[in-house]
Amino acid sequence: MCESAGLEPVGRVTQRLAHPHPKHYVGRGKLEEIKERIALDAIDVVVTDDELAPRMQATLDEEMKLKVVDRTAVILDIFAQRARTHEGRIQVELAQYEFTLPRLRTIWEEFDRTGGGIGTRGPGQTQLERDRSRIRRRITQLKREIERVRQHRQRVRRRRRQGGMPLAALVGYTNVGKTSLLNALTSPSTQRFSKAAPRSPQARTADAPFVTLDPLTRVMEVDGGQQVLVSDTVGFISKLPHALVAAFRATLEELSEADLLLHVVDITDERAEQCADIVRETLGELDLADKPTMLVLNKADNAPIGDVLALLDRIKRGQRENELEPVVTSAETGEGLGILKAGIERWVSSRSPRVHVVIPYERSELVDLFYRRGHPARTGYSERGTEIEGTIPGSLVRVFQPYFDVRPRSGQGEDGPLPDRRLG
Ligand SMILES: Nc1nc2c(ncn2[C@@H]2O[C@H](COP(=O)(O)OP(=O)(O)OP(=O)(O)O)[C@@H](O)[C@H]2O)c(=O)[nH]1
Ligand SMILES: [Mg+2]
Repeated sequence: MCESAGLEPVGRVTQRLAHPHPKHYVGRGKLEEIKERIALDAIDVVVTDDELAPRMQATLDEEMKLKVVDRTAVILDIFAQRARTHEGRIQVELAQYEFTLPRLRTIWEEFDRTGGGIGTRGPGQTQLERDRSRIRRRITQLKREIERVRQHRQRVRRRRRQGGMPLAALVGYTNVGKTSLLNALTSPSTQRFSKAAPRSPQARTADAPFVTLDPLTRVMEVDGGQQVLVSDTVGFISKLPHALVAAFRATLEELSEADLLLHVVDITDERAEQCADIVRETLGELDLADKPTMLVLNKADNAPIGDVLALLDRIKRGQRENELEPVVTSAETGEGLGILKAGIERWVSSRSPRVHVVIPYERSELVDLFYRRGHPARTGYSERGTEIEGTIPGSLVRVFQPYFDVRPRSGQGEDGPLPDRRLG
């Protein structure tokens, strides 16, 4: 991560403590050791692997006579570098300000103490007040903007829902191959039967953390022609800064709409299991712990088969109730993608989505089918045909898909709650 943030690591110092030292993070002896190292190796930046309380940060800066940067600042920096879209940018900016605001006081207190302040209300104090209110104003502005983005996303999702297509979301630790899988699953070679429109370019992947910040959704066709939406999103990491989770709510909310989570694990990572647990924890914090989830053990091309099987075995033993049969894949070689798709297909067939269909009068056998196999909640007749709202078995989604009602609902404010529409 330090490299991704543009730093050149020269070494790592560790210490085992039950709790970080309240004043200077590491113990006194370790601190002296680090100070010696700084002088010896001409180090200009020290990075801590935890978020530092503002006071702690100030103490460390002073002790080490250089800039101490914490884990959160590094992650925020990488996010800021990567943010390409408007949505990504404003979310990162909000996270940065939320992170900076409580730290401003210490910055200016430091300024006062080192001679900047005269009396009790030195220039530092007034500058601090000015900075603070400027940042607060910007935070309010950003939050308003993000709220707009959120509502827009909600509308898009709602429209999608009316289309009735199931949504599978790729989640996982950063750099495990989520975007590569999205590309592989929706690429033409795996979509031989697709009559889909010209394809969008491949989404960006790279061997670095947080390459993807914006959720991207594509249509995938599984066996039998059923279409499933697959979305990609920002990767997780241990000790994901709270400011980021809060700021990226609009992006992460996309996950709550998913019908199925594809939890991708990098099996070549020696910490694969810990990473999987961190992802499970993060999903828990986002209230997604109970979503149906399929573990996807990726990068199989790069791991000895023995290791893969051993990991698969351990993962199966620790499988949670909401977790389906895990699959082993390689986004690189395409290995296992067929099995993954078949798994998704099986899952899609086993659930009963709620749909709204408009069946032309000349296809009345489909109305019969809906009544025999599904659960119609409301039926009505219009100039377009028989309109039915209700649930159908997943295996019939393909049959009814051409008749899904995808018209924008007229006369309704798009922001309002889904109208409880009477048909007929
Ligand atoms: N050998 C091998 N490498 C893979 C595989 N899948 C992805 N990679 C590589 O792993 C790196 C990360 O892939 P991405 O698809 O960007 O990973 P991601 O999970 O989207 O990462 P973030 O968006 O940064 O969180 C890239 O260098 C990929 O080429 C695979 O199946 N096998
Ligand atoms: Mg990605």
